[in-house]
Amino acid sequence: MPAGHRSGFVAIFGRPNAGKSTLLNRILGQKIAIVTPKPQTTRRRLLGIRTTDDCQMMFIDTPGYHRASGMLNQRLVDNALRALPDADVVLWVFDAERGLDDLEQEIAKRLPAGRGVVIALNKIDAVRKDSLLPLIEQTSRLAPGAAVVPVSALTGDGIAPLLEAVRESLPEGPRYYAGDTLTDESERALAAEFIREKAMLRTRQEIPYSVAVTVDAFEEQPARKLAVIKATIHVERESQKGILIGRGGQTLKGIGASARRDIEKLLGIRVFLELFVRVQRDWTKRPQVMDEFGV
Ligand SMILES: Nc1nc2c(ncn2[C@@H]2O[C@H](COP(=O)(O)OP(=O)(O)OP(=O)(O)O)[C@@H](O)[C@H]2O)c(=O)[nH]1
Ligand SMILES: [Mg+2]
Repeated sequence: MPAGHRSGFVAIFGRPNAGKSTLLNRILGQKIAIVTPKPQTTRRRLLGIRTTDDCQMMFIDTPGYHRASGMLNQRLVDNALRALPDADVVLWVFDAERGLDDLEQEIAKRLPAGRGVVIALNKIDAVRKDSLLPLIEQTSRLAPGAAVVPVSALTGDGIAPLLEAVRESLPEGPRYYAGDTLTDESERALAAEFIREKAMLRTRQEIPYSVAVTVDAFEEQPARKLAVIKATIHVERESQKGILIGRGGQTLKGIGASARRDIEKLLGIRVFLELFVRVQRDWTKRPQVMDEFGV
């Protein structure tokens, strides 16, 4: 390790829909986190590792912090908060398009003491330039001493200075993971998430929040450069099952086709994906089932 090598955990924290997962994927240069326009997309913590010659950053993507009602949402918030004690740096992501309200005040109170904070003022591609300065002032008042870096996770604008600010906040330390390690998630778990993303994107109202995905079989056949994956999309009610399958099976077919493309990109081999839909009645109200679903 070169002298002055730095490393540490960076918790990506902020309100739902701020662009935390998009930012993680952008930083890694590869998709491991799922992204949708709907809030509460991310349900649990996700490690993404960025290794360079002089630094290893272990990012933890988290569910959006919000005032939770209901058991599932409470779990999401708990999962997010659990990333904070271990963080060397909190990367607090703001949605510049949305602006600030009391929720940000609440988040400020949650930040652990004595830790570096870097603020990513995200979605600057979507706002007028002259609205940035007041936002920079407002955000830095919430976390005095924090570096504030305007970025667009969508276009990549500002990512280099953001990473520099994160690096400067990290302590000296060794590499914890091999240089080519991207995450500690299994391909199986990432595949389940990619399927959930497509199911969320192709449904509306409460259905995106009633969906969970488990992978029942994941068999790589190296000789044929093929992976055979069987997965189940769980919903809460019979009526949701019908909607997810769609007329003539069209909705499910669409979910499968687009999930397959993403999984193929991840694995670098062809994928045969078979999807089932199952009713797991009111699973979002049953802690044991949520455990099984990894929420
Ligand atoms: N215009 C614009 N949109 C963005 C940017 N970053 C993210 N988005 C969009 O914002 C929405 C939410 O993005 P996510 O990355 O899922 O947000 P998140 O903070 O992870 O959300 P949760 O997981 O629900 O907490 C998606 O529609 C993204 O495409 C950005 O820099 N500019
Ligand atoms: Mg997310």
